[in-house]
Amino acid sequence: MKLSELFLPILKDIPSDAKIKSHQMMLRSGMVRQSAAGIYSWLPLGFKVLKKIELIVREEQDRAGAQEMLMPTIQSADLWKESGRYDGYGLEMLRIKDRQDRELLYGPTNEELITQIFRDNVKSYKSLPLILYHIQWKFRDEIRPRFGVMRGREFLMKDSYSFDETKEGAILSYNKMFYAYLKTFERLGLKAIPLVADTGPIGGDLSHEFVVLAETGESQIYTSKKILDLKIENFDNSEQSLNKMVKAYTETYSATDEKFDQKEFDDLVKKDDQLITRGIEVGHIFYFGDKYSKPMKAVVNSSLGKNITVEMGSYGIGVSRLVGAIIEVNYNNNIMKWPKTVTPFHVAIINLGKKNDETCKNKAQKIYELLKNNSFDVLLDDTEESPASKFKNFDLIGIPYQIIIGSKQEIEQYEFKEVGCEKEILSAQEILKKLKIIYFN
Ligand code: 5CA
Repeated sequence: MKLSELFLPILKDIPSDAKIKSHQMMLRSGMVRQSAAGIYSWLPLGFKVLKKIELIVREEQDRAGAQEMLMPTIQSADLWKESGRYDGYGLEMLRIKDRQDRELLYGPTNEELITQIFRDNVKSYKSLPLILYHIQWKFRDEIRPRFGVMRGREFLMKDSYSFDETKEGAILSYNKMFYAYLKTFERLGLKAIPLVADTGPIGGDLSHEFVVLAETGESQIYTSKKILDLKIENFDNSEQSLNKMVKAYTETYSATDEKFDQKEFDDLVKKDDQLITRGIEVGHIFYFGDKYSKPMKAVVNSSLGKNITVEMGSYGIGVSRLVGAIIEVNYNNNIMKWPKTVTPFHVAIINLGKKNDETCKNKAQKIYELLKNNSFDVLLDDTEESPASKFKNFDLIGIPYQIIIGSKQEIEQYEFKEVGCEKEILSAQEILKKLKIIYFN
């Protein structure tokens, strides 16, 4: 892609209503534009990142054995009356009436709808265990939408739902998701800490929030520094390893402020190890047994020949919020560096040659073609802006690798640079080889 053709409305100034750096950066770099409070349009640059995050989330769900489907954004109020949540959900739910005066709502989550699909179609334990998920827009009429995509009213969520015959089975599904979450966040370049959390309107008695450490996060967290040393690579998804993994991550005291208990914290975590900080909740998992299956009569024939109510859990990831969380962690001193797994482009080519410098132009075009033909997504700056303003733009766009072309260079040599590291002088073939190792290994 050539920068002159990319729809990238960069703002020179920091928008005054944007209070945290991810919100500022997303507006300035032309990733999103607000259409109403807490509701955003995703412009090409932002949408590319969102899609890449979604892909990683999807791959890890599929790897855990979950099956993707798609439920609608609009749901019938009747289902929510069946579960008993319709009135309780309060003002956060956007309630709509159609022309026949039927009550509908814009889904804030999907426990009811998935339970209906399950009960109408699954009759036997032989179809269990089952984990279904979708990645769909949700609407919650948040009282204070803020921080851009971090707390939106419309936001993209991955939500999975597990169905099991027994409580033990349901806990295994829970543990599989626990593992998939840690893998997902790691691939996104984030260190996410699981914490015991309040179950809120979803309900149930077992739940963990996954929180990325960041000063601007809305959640206050209490944990032990020791949890930062745990590595998900040391576990796999066999049942035995899953149990060990959950034990390792949950035996250290970690809680959000709603669940915090000072005495317990002091008893369990030595003063020197205590970590009290803030973070961004990027995921939340719940085990709630028969909270929905009982009132909604999701019953199957068990392996013992009896009718039993299915055991359920639900598992959410804030896909659009993750864009903000990744920026909070990787945007420092006005310079963004996307993790290579989600960067909107693999590499930037910045041509600093003067307007009529055909040598520089040809050189840029040559390496641009070479990289494109080798499946790289390349952004070539072919604009006529000053070098200073080009670099400023790329500080915002955040592509982690740059190829810089200037008139003083040898014809076959290019300046190659990883953002924040020393530059190297390399040939086109050497750059190609390097990028293949970085991205496709
Ligand atoms: N049904 C359950 C799990 S599928 C559920 O809805 N859980 S939740 O309420 O915790 O939401 C899941 C994730 O969505 C949260 O961890 C958070 O990352 C994200 N999320 C929730 N509210 C918002 C919001 N207003 N803006 C952006 N992301 C949000």
